[in-house]
Amino acid sequence: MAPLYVARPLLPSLDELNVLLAEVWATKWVTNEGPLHNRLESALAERLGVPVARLFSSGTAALQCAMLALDLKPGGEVITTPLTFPATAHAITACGLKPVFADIDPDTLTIDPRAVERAITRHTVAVIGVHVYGTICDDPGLQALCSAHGLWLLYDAAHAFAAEKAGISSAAMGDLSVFSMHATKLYNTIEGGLITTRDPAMSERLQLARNFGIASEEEVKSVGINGKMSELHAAVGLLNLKTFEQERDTRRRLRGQYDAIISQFPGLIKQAHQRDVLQSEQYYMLRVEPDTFGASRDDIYARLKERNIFSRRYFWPICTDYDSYRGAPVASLQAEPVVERIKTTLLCLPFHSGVEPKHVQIFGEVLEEMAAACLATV
Ligand code: T4K
Repeated sequence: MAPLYVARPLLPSLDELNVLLAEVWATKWVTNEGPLHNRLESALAERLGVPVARLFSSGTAALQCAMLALDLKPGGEVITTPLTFPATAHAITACGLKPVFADIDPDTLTIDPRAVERAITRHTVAVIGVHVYGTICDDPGLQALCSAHGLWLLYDAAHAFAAEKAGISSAAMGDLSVFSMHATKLYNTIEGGLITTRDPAMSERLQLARNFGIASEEEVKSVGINGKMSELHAAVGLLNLKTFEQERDTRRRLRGQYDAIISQFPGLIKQAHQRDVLQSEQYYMLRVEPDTFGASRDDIYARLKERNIFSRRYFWPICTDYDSYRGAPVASLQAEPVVERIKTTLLCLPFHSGVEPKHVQIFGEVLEEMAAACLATV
């Protein structure tokens, strides 16, 4: 069997892409906020229901530009979750700020506002919540806390494209929402990032941050980087905008199939189902309680790999396991942070339209074999 990966890029038809690329070739306007780029910004703002949508070269560049646009003073502390992709913490560091880690909620695995409260000091300037695996953060809780302490609230919404909670778009939460549109994302521009906000005043600042702070030929207004998206990436984005909902529907059905299988095994736990949430369907995350299931997350990972199924242990190691942040405390309500207990139990299964019934069947067989082997040894 051909290898089955955790993610596969949604790609437009080459014929349709060539039509758009012909436009680009004709004008030779290939980057620096070209026509396709601007069309995509308008289309995304409309689709996500926000007045401002700014494109970037990657989710990481967008995270950096978000902090530059807010003019967060170097040395300030930014509180975030240790259960995330390295980009979240590294973007904070790259902006000359200090990442400070706060524990996660045991059910949603998103940052716990009560733990955030414990991490606030007089140096705190912002909080970055991560809608990890598409699970939406406690936005009212974080918003209330940030308002009370005069902190910016940002979201790393890399996993939450076109998600909603109680009818509120993930793009409209906090002061700024930052999306990744990497090839592995439900909606992708191959490489790309996006920042959305309800605040029209942020629009120009975000634009400056991604273009070296250049306001005109005569004026460089603020600190900025090269965080611009090219016309080629925007072309892919325009086309994928027409098809990503179909991909999401397919994944929704796949989620149901995986859920049905794992609910048969004690010790395997589905991702928290959040009421009132329209899930992005970015990842299918499974939690393994080894004492109950009889085998560990790593055992399942290895057994699937033997069958050419490549799941991923996102996000292990967690940020405080990296050399860059090792030993950094995790503010928590518990003596042992929840994230420490949970980090070795999480497994992301292949989750995309390339997953076929035969793959789901193999997954079920592997679990049955493992469960039977455990029973035999009791
Ligand atoms: N914040 C969060 C919470 C994030 O998860 C991410 C990115 C970011 C911020 C930063 O956004 P970006 O700057 O990346 O836009 C992948 C992605 O590269 C990364 O974007 C993503 N999160 C992360 C969760 O996954 P890796 O290191 O796991 O990628 P890789 O190369 O191992 O790819 C995963 C699987 O995808 C492969 O096994 C096969 C498949 N794949 C991958 C690529 C690149 C393909 O089928 N085709 C491809 O072209 O990070």
